[in-house]
Amino acid sequence: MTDETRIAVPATAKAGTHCDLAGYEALYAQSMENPDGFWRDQIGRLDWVKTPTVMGNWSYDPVDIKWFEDGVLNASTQCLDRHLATRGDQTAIIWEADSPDAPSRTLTYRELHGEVCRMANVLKGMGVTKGDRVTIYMPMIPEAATAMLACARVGAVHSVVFGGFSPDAISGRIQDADCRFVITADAGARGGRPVPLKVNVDKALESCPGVTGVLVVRHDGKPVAMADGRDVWWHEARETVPAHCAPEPMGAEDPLFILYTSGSTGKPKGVLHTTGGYMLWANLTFHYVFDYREGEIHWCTADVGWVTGHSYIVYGPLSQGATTLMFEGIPNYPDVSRFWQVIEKHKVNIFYTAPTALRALMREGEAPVKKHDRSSLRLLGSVGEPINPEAWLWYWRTVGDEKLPIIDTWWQTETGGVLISSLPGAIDMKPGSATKPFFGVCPELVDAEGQFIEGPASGNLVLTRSWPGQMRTVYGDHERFVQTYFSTYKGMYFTGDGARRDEDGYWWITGRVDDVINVSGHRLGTAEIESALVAHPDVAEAAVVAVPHDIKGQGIYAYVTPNMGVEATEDMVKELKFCVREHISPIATPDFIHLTPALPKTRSGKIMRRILRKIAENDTSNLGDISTLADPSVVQALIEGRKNR
Ligand code: 6R9
Repeated sequence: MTDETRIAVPATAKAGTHCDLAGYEALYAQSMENPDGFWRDQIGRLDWVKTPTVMGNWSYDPVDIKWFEDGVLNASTQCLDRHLATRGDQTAIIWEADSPDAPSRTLTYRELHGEVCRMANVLKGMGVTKGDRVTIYMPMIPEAATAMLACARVGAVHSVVFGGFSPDAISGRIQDADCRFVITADAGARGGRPVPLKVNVDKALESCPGVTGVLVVRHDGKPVAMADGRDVWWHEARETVPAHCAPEPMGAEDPLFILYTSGSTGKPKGVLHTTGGYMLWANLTFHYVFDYREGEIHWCTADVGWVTGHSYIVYGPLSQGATTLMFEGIPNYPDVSRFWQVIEKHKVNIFYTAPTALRALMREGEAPVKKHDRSSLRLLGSVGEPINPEAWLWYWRTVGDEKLPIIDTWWQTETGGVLISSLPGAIDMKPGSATKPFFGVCPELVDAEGQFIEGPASGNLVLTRSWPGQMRTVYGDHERFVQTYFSTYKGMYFTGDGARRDEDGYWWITGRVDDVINVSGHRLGTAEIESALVAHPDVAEAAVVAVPHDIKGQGIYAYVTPNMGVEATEDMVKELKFCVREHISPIATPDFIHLTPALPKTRSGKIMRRILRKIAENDTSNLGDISTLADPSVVQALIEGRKNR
């Protein structure tokens, strides 16, 4: 794809837009030249108990980030109370079940407000107080949003754990955040298969003696074990409490949630977001990036277990008074037209999904898309990984009939909301480019030494200014926050991504430059997968690298060295895959496991990952300098082993 391939803002996107090109340029300039003035103009987007007088108060060296620090507000009020007078009877959440035969559900803003207040009261009754951490492990049902908002209402900090994670992964996260409470459901369903959530929680809690209360939502309806004195049924408890609960006034810098994400080293980090800055960022980006229009139905296909679900299923849309659709299922169940069927059924206006889903559906041809009425659609969005131009063009032509704007939104768990994206009514598109920075965002390219690179070029993507939605710390480990994001290049936030800026100043994100693998938009650290592999008693050592994958974007290639005397067998490969599923999740299962008696190492004992990547990609024509290896013959053996796969 050449940079000349430029697709003008479609006429459909210009009509009624909140922001045209001149508007974008003016607001962006204001956000750079007079940030205080810009943010003073924006803070009225939220209902404050006490309006802040201080805007940004931050430094990247030393690292100390605060926004709106003297403001007071409650996040649930933004999403509920302030809509009651004007849109109490409007649908807040539409729920579509895993099975197309199950009835869908809707909740109005008034109903959601009542549910959230009741759950907040139940949580209080269980002993939850301001500042407590609460783990939420839920299927994609409205009660997941209720749970998040109920925590916010009482000032508790939620930590949502994706429903696909294993008991080990849940317990690690509960322990790290020192949670005493869990909200879960009996079971979920995905693609026609039950997901045993309560069973997984019970297993996780065997190693979490600190948990004193578990609130269980009945969804599947099949019997589950309930521990006396610890487990509480939501449908029973909700009958015993009033549907009113005063929101806890929170300082803007009080924590709203923790969300674990993988990095290049160690175990997953608890990314901490605070109340005022995060809420304003979620609200503002939802307004401009999705160019949300009154009355529209917004569907983000992510799970609430990821940041995309936090910001663009729950906090962004609800704070704006939108109707948000929650889908329990998957794109190819019961067949590959499910997405388009749901769009037709609920007359979806905004559709926001991941490139991996588009690539998988693209393979199925046009027919499953074309047979459904998509005339309600106004905007298409993409998130989670770089979108290749082929998938972009398929989205544009087949789904959007060359009429709908596509927003390719680059951001991270750490950033709280979108940082680089086109604005649909303002910025011409280029297939595969995330285009331009959002207001207040200042991206730059640096070389390996941290020197700025000017003009059209490639390099490492850094951000030189803070924005309100930025994470504030790693829960319980501020030093790790500083080390991970601010030590590679002093005085800048390092994203971990590589990028290119073209001659028009458009940004093209090229993917991670650290040891993070992006499998179907899910972030996984190589170190995490390696530690799951070496947990097997017969394993001496493991090294994991990414390989290109047609659908998933990246696949996982694991090199594993068995202990001396252990035979490398297919059974061992199976056991190792099982080990990863048990320790982390099925999404982390390696696509290839390459058993090898040795790994290529430098004389100082460092594994040469560059070489392992090349061998995994079958690109061994130019391995570069291998003279520093302690034993160069290892490389030839690995190449032979790769050939035999
Ligand atoms: C929101 C989310 C963050 C990483 C990020 C980058 C990749 C996300 C992207 C994208 C290219 C896009 N990424 N969106 N790469 N274009 N539009 O996905 O958060 O799970 O923390 O992942 O995902 O590599 O650094 P998270």
